[in-house]
Amino acid sequence: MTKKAFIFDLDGVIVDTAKFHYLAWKKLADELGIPFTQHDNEQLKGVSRVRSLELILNLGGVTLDEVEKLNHLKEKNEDYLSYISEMTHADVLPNVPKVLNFLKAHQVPIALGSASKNAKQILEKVGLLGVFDAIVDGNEVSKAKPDPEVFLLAARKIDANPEDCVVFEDAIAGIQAANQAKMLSIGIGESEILHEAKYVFRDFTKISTKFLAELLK
Ligand code: B16
Ligand code: MG
Repeated sequence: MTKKAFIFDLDGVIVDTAKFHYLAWKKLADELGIPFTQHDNEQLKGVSRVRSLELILNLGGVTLDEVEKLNHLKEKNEDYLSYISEMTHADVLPNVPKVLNFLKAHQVPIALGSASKNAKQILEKVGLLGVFDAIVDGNEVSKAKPDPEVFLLAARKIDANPEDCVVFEDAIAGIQAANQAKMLSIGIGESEILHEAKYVFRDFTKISTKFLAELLK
């Protein structure tokens, strides 16, 4: 039997921080007079902070110099962190602890593969920092999803072949990154949006232990 390993995205998979990113970006967009909807926010999922700002500026046809961009990025992150500071274990998405416990009980290596530079802080807040065998976040990668760098580095850290890795992702860019890494991609969200994934589940309550056990074979 090959040794399987599992890699989890953070935002939108383990916790629902997309709503906090949206509120913080929306405040900035309003300040800049740029219309920004929840629908627009879909394009920012899994995308780096800097790239997210570029996408919002493009939406409004607004150009800023580098200093202004850095100031806005700092302000957005401070707003975002004020929401994060209120998070507790209750913010972990339903059934995620059950899935993590199942994998732990079967001695399956698990890693985090997130674009967020705040990943460790979020995991700490929700009490999951010690659960992962390896953490790869936005501080360690130079190429953003859909580049497979984040997942390939995570696989290397847990000593797994990419072909033996299963990735849980909520973003289109993340599914593409997992597919490019030749990993088995599982979308968490809507199948119309995540149609490039091998499997898609609405959330972790729809994933049975029987299904997980099949993946371990
Ligand atoms: P930060 P993930 C991503 O996290 C988010 O989905 C994306 O919306 C965000 O812009 C990115 O992290 C960077 O986050 O500003 O905290 O560094 O989904 O890859 O876990
Ligand atoms: Mg995500």
